[in-house]
Amino acid sequence: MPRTLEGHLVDAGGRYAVIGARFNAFVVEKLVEGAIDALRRHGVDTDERVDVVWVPGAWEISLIAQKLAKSGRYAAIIACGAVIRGSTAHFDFVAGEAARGVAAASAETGVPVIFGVITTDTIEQAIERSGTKAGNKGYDAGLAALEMVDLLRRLDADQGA
Ligand code: INI
Repeated sequence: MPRTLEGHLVDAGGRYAVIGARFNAFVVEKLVEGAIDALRRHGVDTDERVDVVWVPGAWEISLIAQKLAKSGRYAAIIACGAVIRGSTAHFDFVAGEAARGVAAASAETGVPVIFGVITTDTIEQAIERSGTKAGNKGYDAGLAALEMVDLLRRLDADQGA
């Protein structure tokens, strides 16, 4: 049997930041609620240990994800946004920048920055992914944050860090 290292869906401690991109707010508010709910349901005292930071749109996630990750204050950051192709000609730029920025913030700081940004063709698809028939991608992002924080703690312990 190979040795397996993986994160568990538990509260491994630390603070969390949830970034919400206000554009398409009716969808993003549900994603943010979902992310917080995932943390709360796994034992995080969300009143004490979660900060929610709002930005104008998904384009602005990069800068704030960088700043929060660099602050050293958070075990993980969850970026929530909704980029809907139907309502924008610059969909690819906005979605691409959000993805690039989240990946860069994580890679440059070592802090997990979770991509809770949904990219859809239609508003209907966005609604489906924010708490209706396709689940809540914000909740899923919250689970990914818990798992990554626990995994990093385990790897640190494993490597004697
Ligand atoms: N921002 C989003 O988060 N989602 C979108 O679908 C979107 N559209 O459609 O354009 C969007 N645009 C705004 C962008 O993120 C910036 O806030 C804006 O360009 C100012 O820099």
